Amino acid sequence: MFVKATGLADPLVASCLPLNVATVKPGHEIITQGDDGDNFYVIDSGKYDIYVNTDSKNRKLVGNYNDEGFFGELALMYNMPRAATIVAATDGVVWGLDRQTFRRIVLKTAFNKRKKYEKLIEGCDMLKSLDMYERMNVCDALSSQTFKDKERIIAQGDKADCMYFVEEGEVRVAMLNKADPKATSEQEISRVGPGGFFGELALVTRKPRAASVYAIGPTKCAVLDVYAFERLMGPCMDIMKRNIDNYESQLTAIFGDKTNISDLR
Ligand code: 1OR
Ligand code: 1OR
Repeated sequence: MFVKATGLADPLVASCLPLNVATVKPGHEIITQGDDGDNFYVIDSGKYDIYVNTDSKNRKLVGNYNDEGFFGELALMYNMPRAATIVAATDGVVWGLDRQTFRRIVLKTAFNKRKKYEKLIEGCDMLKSLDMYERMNVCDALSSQTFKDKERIIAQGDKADCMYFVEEGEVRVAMLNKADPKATSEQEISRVGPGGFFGELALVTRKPRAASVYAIGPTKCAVLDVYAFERLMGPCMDIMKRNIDNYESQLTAIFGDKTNISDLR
């Protein structure tokens, strides 16, 4: 992720940076929504609550950090007011990195990554449905992988640990009809091109891969691992489930029954 990518979590790297270590007590408001951004913070220890204002007097708890992670990057990256309030929920220690150093050292890596995946997100209806903060977290979690023509990306029946978004090229989804004991060869069931995704089904159903997927020509995909999927793709679940309902009707049309998909549920 962001901190990993920048190496900031590495104590050796951290010791070379002008980091200010701060100890905090429960209730300490480290960042106040609406303020100008001064520091970026990396959590060393402790729990921190995230609040977002609902109106001028009230705020809502929207999440928390537990002993790891970072916050305060948005205002510094995008020159905008703080988007949330961060309050220490326990005793804790955070490292602060001042605005100038943050922009000089960290911004280059993280911003380039976010820029790199901006096009992918714009071209993908599902990811486009995320808000800016959610999209940026997805960008931080993605990594690209390239495949040669005919290379198998996913094998039917395997355990799943990630999903894929097609950046360049195309893939072929093929399936062995398990309902037919005589079936020996795979049948192509769909193709997915740029802006499309695959490999989400097993992560949603927590079952083995339902089909195999092969590259058609040189293909580049952005990969999201299962941990990031569970952390970040919640808001896309409705779209993904609608997509899975589509599989169901196609399945009936191609194989004549829904045995495969009902096996999956
Ligand atoms: P910042 O510089 O704007 C507040 O200062 C920090 O809170 C922000 O950077 C992020 O690092 C962090 N929306 C916006 N900022 C968030 C959120 C968030 N969560 C943490 N931060 N959302 C919460 C999602 C659980 C979306 C709320 C609608
Ligand atoms: P997965 O994690 O199961 C294989 O790994 C991927 O192939 C799967 O996620 C889906 O992204 C994709 N129609 C279209 N795409 C499918 C289908 C499908 N099954 C898997 N994938 N089906 C309808 C067939 C006419 C089959 C549904 C079981």
